[in-house]
Amino acid sequence: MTFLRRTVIAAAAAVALSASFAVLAQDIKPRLIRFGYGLNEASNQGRAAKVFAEAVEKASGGKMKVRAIGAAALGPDTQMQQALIGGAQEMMVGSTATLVGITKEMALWDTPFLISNAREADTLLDGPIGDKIRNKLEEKGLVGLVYWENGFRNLTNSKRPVTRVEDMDGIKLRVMQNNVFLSSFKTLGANAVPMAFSELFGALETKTVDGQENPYNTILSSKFYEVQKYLTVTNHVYSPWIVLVSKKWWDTLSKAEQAVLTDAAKASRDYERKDTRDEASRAIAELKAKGMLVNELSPAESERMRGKLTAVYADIGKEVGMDLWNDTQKELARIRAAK
Ligand code: TK8
Repeated sequence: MTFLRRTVIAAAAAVALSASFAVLAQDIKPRLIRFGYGLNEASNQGRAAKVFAEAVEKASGGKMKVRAIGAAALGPDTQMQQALIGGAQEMMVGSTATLVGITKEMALWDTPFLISNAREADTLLDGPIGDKIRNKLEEKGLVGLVYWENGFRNLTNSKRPVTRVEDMDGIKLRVMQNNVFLSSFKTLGANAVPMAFSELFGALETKTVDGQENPYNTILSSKFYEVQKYLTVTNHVYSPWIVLVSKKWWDTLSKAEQAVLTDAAKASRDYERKDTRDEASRAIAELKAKGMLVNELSPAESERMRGKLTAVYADIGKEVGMDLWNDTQKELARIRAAK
C-alpha cells in the first residue's frame, strides 16, 4: 500500500469517526430537489428553471441536484402547493393568483392595473410590500424565495375581435382559480369559468371555452395561437410567479444549503425577467406571423374597461386588509415620484 493511499484511508476513517452517520450519509448522497412548474420546457418558465438548476448544482459542488419537471407533470399549481406543504415535493414555481386560498394577501397581485411597467413591478415586488406578502407564506408551510415575471396579461378568444367591452358578452372565458379574476371578468360581461392551466389547451381546442387571458410569452409557448384567432391587447394585470420551497423540507437544510437556494433563486429571477421581457417584445410580431389577428383597444374603450375593473378594488382592499392596500398605494406613489 502506498503512503498516499494509507494516508487517505486514515483520513477517511477519522472523518467517519468524528462525523455522525447522518451527516456523512448526506455528504455522499446529493440532495434531490423536485422543482415543478406548469408550462412546457421551451417556455420562459422552463428556461429559467434550467438556469436555477444549474446555479444550485454549481454552487453546491453537485451536492444538491435540481430535477426541473415542467408541463404540470407533478400536477397543477394548487396540487403542487399542497405537496410542498405536506413535504412530498421540495420546490415549485407558479402563479401567485393560485395561492390566494392559502395566503389571502396574495390577492393584492390580482388588482387590475395596479402595476404599469417593469420598473414598478420589480421595485414593488422586491421591496418591503413584496417581502411582507411573501413572508406570510411561512405560517402556512411554504417559503417564498423570489418573484419571477409571468407578465402583463392579454385576452385571446376564438369568437370575435374584442374592440368594445360589449364584445365580451357571453364569451366563455377560462380564468385562473381565483375570485378576483372570476369577478373581474364577470363584471366585464364574460361567462368566466375557473380552470387549472394544465386543462386549458384541451378546453380551447374542444371549444369547452372560447377564450383565456395570459401574457404574450405563454400564448406563444403554449401554442394557444393554434386554437385562438383573436388577441386583444388589454394589459389588464401584471402577473407574478413565485418560487416556493416546502417549509417542512427547508427546515431540514443547513444554513449553507439554504443560502445556495436563495442565491440561485435570485440569479434565476434576474435571468428570467430579462428573458421574459426580451421575448415579450418580439412576441406580437410572432403571434401575427402565426396567424393571430391582434387589436389594441382604443384609448376610450380601454378607459371604459379600466373603469369597470376598478369596481373590484374595494373587495380586494377588504380581502388583503386596508393597511396593506394603503401602504401599497403609498409605495407606488413613491416609486412613481422617484427618478
Ligand atoms: C402555469 C400558470 C400560468 C398562469 C395561468 O402553471 O394559470 O394562467 O398564468 O402561468 O401559473
